[in-house]
Amino acid sequence: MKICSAKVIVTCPGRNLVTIKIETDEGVYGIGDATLNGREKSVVAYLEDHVIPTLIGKDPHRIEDIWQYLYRGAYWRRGPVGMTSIAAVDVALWDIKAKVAGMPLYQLLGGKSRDKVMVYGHATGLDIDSCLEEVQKHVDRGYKAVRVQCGIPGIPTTYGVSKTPGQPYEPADSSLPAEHVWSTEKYLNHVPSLFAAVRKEFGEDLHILHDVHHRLTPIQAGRLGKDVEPYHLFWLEDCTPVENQSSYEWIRQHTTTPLAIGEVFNSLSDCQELIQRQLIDYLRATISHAGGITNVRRIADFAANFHVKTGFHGATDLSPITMGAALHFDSWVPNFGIQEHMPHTEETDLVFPHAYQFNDGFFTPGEVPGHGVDIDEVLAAKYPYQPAYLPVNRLEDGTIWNW
Ligand code: KDG
Ligand code: MG
Repeated sequence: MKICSAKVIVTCPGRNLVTIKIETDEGVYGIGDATLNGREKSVVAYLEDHVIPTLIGKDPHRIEDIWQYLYRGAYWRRGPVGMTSIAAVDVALWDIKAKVAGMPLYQLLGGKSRDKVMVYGHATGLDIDSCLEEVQKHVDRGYKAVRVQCGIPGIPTTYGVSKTPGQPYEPADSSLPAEHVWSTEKYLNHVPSLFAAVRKEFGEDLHILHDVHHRLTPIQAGRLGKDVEPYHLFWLEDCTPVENQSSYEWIRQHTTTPLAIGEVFNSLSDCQELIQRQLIDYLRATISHAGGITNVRRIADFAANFHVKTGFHGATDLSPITMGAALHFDSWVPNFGIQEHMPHTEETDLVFPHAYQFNDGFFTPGEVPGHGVDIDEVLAAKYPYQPAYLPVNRLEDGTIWNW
């Protein structure tokens, strides 16, 4: 079997999504997600100019060899653009291999370790009361775990809070980055009362998660973790940026609140110290940005030795292909923790028909051969690329801060 062609498809059925489609001389094809939010065209160029020409004529079954060829062969290692490109190819090749085997992808990874995959949804509100209403809607739909984010008095916008109540949070809506204003002090003074209210209203059984989105220093994160201990969070996500992995030692020393980090990670070296020194509890690295199934499997296996579980990123800037591949992976991976779920737009679901299904707070990946997600190219072409950027953040005095 040989790869005879490969192409990149860009579509915007609500937001920009990039897909690679790899075709073989035997008619079987595979697809992979190559979306990097706000930098979509860089990955398109990387794939079209530097990757696709090298794939033609290769045996698609040699997934590991192709992975090594693209990783080592580029000389320039790691980084989001390169690793997203490698991931897209890798997922498409696993799709082909599983289709040829006539098996759902999880079977090739080692079979199911669980019957269903617990996901968390997003509840967001301009204030605590409207966030509680959204939590109730999630509980009614069966979710066992909900991420809660609410507006902070005195700051016009904050991470995770949608402009329209009841709608998913979607910040990438501008042809140039919007500028947001941030106050760590106001956030730290207000946010613990959100968790207190959720516990009071919904009791102890609901899993509560929260995303700080990289905005604190280690000592501030220690304070927050300590303040929210009485509310038993499932996790506190991305409290600080983590270029300096040992900074998490400070946070760990101050709190028993479980810590999740890593949706921006691309490789094991981004998180090796965090894992090895048991400084975190959940790893957010995801298939589409961390080098595909081949690489994330290596990271997850390493993490298992240090009691670190997976909690893959699953926002809507990851296409249904990543969701499908992740659900196969989650069904297999022994050290599974939880999977993020943010519903895609109806249009996106139609462009990417899929076998995965939601039922009462859990997903199953489906039983069709491959990763179970396809692309309707005719429909995809009806939604052309729209320039869109994530916002940038400034402190109240104008200093650039982490968004
Ligand atoms: O593109 C960036 C988003 O995927 C990110 O802001 C979402 O933090 C996020 C999350 O936890 O889903
Ligand atoms: Mg996050």
